[in-house]
Amino acid sequence: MNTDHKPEWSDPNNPGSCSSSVRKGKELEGQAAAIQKNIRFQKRRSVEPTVEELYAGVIKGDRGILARAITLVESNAEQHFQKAQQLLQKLLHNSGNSIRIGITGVPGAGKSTFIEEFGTYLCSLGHQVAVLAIDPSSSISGGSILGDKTRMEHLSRNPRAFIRPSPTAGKLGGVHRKTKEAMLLCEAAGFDVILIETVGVGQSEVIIRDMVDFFMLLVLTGAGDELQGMKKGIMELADAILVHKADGENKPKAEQTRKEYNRILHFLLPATKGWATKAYTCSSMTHEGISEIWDVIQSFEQTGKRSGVFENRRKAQSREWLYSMITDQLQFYFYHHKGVKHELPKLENEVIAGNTTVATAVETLFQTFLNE
Ligand SMILES: Nc1nc2c(ncn2[C@@H]2O[C@H](COP(=O)(O)OP(=O)(O)O)[C@@H](O)[C@H]2O)c(=O)[nH]1
Ligand SMILES: [Mg+2]
Repeated sequence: MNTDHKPEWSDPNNPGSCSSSVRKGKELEGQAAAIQKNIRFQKRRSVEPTVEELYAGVIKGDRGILARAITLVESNAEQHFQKAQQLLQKLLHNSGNSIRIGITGVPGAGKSTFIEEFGTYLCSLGHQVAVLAIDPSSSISGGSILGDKTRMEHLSRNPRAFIRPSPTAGKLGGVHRKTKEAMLLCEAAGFDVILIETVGVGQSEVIIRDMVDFFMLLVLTGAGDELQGMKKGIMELADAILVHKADGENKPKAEQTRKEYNRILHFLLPATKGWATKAYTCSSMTHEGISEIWDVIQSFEQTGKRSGVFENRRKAQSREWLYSMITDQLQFYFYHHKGVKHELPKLENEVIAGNTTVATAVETLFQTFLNE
């Protein structure tokens, strides 16, 4: 069947110049084919900024450069690790001038919404606010339970704010190191309030407590029995407990819950020496209680700076940091050691089969590691 109908305006003297059906393309010959061969999609090589360029940009508070510097510290490539460390070394004296605030709570407690409102409020006071996230799920399942950066739409458009979603784990230390280093970069770029969001599951709140000055727990009303048991561990890490969503019909209940928390807090060890952790109510919807939280944090900072507790905690955190980095590095070098990589699967099988004791296997591996 001939379906090759030509439109009226086609050139009758050159019928091959127009087609209304799919035809085999003309072969290119000689030079034309050679040119075609050379026109491949060339990957544009983006020029990586030097350490000096990154340094200058971060110090100036250039958002684009700051984002690239954070990408560098988050990279899992070894050459990036070296470069990132050179940058951090240069910036070390420019960091530290901020109040570091950790915010935790179960999914749905309203952490992101709170950060959006609280951050916007702080920007209106003239502060520069950086928001970072630690998402424990990203290192465990590869998924994300924070995943709602979009909720901070308002804050992310604020020229005084900088929002960075969660890094993913990898070698050379995981999410912990990356978040801490991102924090230092933000400080060097002039951000004086750092807000770190994490979901209150498992280890993440302990990790966050180790890198912030002030740690707060967002809770909801109607805690009842569960309030007694499950949160005690986390409650002992907190410098403030916020009964969130205290608005509408929920308001009287929130007030009741606040009192209950205060009763329990009374029997717990304080998270920070010389500071009595208390419960407060607040709503990100009506903004009630938001400015009061900032007053509490400022009072915490002043009290701690006067007594030296603030400085001492930061020093202790640096010390902790050193040892956790050593542990990370040791692990990295051990598991990437050629001999260990070779021996380990064999020994693992022997241990599982019950032919070698764990202690003997470890001893053998360490001998391999230390002798090469
Ligand atoms: N009534 C009320 N709802 C809120 C408040 N803050 C957050 N929410 C709602 O709670 C839900 C969870 O909020 P989100 O910030 O994503 O919680 P996250 O998982 O802790 O980060 C959302 O549907 C919010 O709209 C508040 O102050 N009052
Ligand atoms: Mg969230």
